[in-house]
Amino acid sequence: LEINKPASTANGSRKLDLADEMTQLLKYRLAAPNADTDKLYQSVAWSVHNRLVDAFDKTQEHWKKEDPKHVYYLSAEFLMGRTLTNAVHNMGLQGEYAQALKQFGETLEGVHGAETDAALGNGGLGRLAACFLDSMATLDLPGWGYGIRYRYGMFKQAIKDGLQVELPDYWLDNGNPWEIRRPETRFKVGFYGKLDGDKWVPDEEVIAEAYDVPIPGYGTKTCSNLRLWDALPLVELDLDAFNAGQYEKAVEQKRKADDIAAVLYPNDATEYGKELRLKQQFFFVSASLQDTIARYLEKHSDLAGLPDKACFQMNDTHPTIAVAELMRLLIDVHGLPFDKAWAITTKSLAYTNHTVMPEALEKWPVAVMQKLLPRHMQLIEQINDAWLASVKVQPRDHAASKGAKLQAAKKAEREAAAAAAKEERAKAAAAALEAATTPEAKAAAEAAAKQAEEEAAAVLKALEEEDAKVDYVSEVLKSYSVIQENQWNKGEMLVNMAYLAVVGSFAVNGVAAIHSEIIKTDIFPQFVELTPEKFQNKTNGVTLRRWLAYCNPELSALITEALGTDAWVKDATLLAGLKPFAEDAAFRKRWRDVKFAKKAALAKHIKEVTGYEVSTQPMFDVQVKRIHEYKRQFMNAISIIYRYKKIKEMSPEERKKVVPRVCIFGGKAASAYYMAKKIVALLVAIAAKVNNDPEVGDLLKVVFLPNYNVSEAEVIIPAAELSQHISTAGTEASGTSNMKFALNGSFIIGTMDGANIEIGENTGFENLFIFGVKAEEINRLREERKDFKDYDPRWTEALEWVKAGAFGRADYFDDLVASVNDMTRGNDWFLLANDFASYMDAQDEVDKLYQDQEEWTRRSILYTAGNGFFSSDRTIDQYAKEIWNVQACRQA
Ligand code: 26V
Repeated sequence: LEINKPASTANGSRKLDLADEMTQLLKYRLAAPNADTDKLYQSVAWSVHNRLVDAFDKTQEHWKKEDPKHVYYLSAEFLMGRTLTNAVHNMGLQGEYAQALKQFGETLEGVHGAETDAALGNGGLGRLAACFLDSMATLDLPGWGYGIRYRYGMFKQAIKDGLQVELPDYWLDNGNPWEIRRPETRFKVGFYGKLDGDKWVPDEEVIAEAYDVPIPGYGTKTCSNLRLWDALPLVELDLDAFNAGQYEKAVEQKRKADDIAAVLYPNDATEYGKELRLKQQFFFVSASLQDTIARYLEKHSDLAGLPDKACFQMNDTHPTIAVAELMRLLIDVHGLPFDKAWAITTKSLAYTNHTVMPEALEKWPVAVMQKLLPRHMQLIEQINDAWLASVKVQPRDHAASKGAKLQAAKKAEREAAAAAAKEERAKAAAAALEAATTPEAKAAAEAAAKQAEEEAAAVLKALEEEDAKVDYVSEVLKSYSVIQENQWNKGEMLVNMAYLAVVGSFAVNGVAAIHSEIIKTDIFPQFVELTPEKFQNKTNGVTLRRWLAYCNPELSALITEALGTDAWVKDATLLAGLKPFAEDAAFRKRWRDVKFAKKAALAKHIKEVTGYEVSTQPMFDVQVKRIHEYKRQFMNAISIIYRYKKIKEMSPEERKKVVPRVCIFGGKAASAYYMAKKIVALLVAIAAKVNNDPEVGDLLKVVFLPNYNVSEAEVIIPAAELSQHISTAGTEASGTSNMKFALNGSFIIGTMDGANIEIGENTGFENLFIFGVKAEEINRLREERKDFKDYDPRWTEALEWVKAGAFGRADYFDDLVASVNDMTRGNDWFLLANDFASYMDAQDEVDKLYQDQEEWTRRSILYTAGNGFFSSDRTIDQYAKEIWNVQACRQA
């Protein structure tokens, strides 16, 4: 039997081929003839691996021959989750593998759980990259992902003694059937060293070695590639040093290389500015650019044509050192002059912004950049000088006229202040004159008034003289500069990576309509003035394969039956055909039955991992996402505490009117994020108290599911009836779980933020529970803050209860409570107190509607029917047409 023989029906049946192949794999590769579930999983996985390699080779061969333009998605994160189920279904092999597994007494669903998640990402940004790969392959778009093969992914979260603890995620423990090592694809990447004129002599070098992860499209032969780089030392062991007894030194190179691809950095303010992170970023960007240029040069000789064959999409600021590295490769390695290199670079690069949080917009100290990448720092200075020179001579003397405007504005400001002061003085003088009773006193008052007038005139004159010295043009140019002074640490210069990306890219996009507006008005307004055409919106999307078809096969079957076709899996606009079914009572019943089955599965899972027993009757109310103050899990927690307190105060009669809920949370707090860790602890503490309170019973249960990740999401999302997306307006760039929940028929309670707004437009706002202030009100509200006691009294009541120790650890929660309830200790930056009243009102509306299950179900169907727009196939189609200019290249 040939193990690599493609599954075929040539002679004999395919199912026998696959089962035989698995037997061989069990016997020889896994050396485990008596297979347990885990070994069976591995044997299926290695068998699927073979099918993937077949599809991969054919696709890549086809693309090589046709030579279409490619897009390269540069991303520090790819949050892939599990692969088996996705790959088998995307390739349409579920029937064959089910048959094969049957011979071992197993099912695909049975082995599914044995796979470890590939968690090479923090959250939304990394998962978006993974959804994009699925859509690119499905749309037959020539495109590869490029990233880092971290040996440790996102940390595992456990709860110990009520607090989060982080454990390493050593995901490669049992080998990885989903990758192909490419020892023949290696590039050198240098660091540190000196500049000899323009020539860079690095004094540390490592080897980047490729691993290819095949990405099968759905319903197509196309199998694309995610190329991840591992770092190797040039010399494994320095024998001279070893022989001289210097054992540390002998393995020093190896240790340094190992560090680079060791671990994914968590989203964590304290981790920014760390040299190793810049090293990681440069490492994967350099290897990826060298690799694409090498492939380009296999077929072409003139690098001027590179932009016709390659587009690099930079996923956030993490890969934006690409601007300088592409310049270096073109100039230093391929001998192009600066201007030609710049023309190629700015036609090849595009940048996506994923956040407006200032602490997440990367800025590297010039000193760090200079030390690690001296040549790049030099190039960035040249790029910046040329850029500022061009800003200066923009059409119609841009900088000069803007400078003149700024100067005039300052002058007007000064003169208005002087006029106001003059009026004050005149009033004071008149009053003094009036009060003076003797002629002497009158004369003194007049003299004083005159003196004040003269002094004011002198001050104004001095200000004017100062102003005359200001170079307004250079003040204006500072706002365009890629290199800026650190406003918190005067004297330190920083490279603003987002600005570098904007200057070096031909397209810049945000990830939801509101976010793309905010980056234009608040983050890059000066750049928008010069090149408005660069700025675009590409509203995020999610793959309907993983996030509906495979995680919710029951609902998918119902949808397919109703629509009479499963074509919606590839053409999400067809979901709109479900709308009329919302009016069909029999269909609604079946819709509810599916939701109930998914709730039962989640309840079982909750029991297994937390020990808590929850009924499947109450509303399942879910908030799962990274823990962050701006996402306001704390506000949700306080509303639950209030609900709990009221239930306890109720009479048995009143309790009968309560709409029961199971409130489910999940999410990781970055390891050094002080407040986020306290929020996790509070959620765990609320669960412990409420769930053990016999007075409350099934009226309220609270669950914190540890280690929220892609696979957890696949169990949680289909079971949700209500999901919470309650960030302070203007802070959540898009959100993508909101789309997954909506597509699975879950209601949304949320703010006018990120993609919630577009979900509202697609679902009908009357079907969402929207509350809270709007983004444009935020600045004003932050300024004119009320005292906390003047906000909703329910807010203070619940917080006081926490403070009094109702959930234990009063000291530990003290800073958290103070941050939103004590003017002297926190300023409630994210406006929880402010939005609480309207949030509670919205929650009342939720309870009211839930009591009418027919109407609730009707609208739940409208969520699925209305939100096909949020398929990442649509997003990727827009990127391909409006940014990348990449066309499908499909095998016959
Ligand atoms: C945020 C923060 C917050 C402060 C601490 C340091 C830090 C570091 C990173 C980040 C997030 C960076 C970018 C990101 O993950 N953005 C997410 O991208 C998703 C996909 O576009 C989008 O749906 C989310 O709204 C957005 O937060």
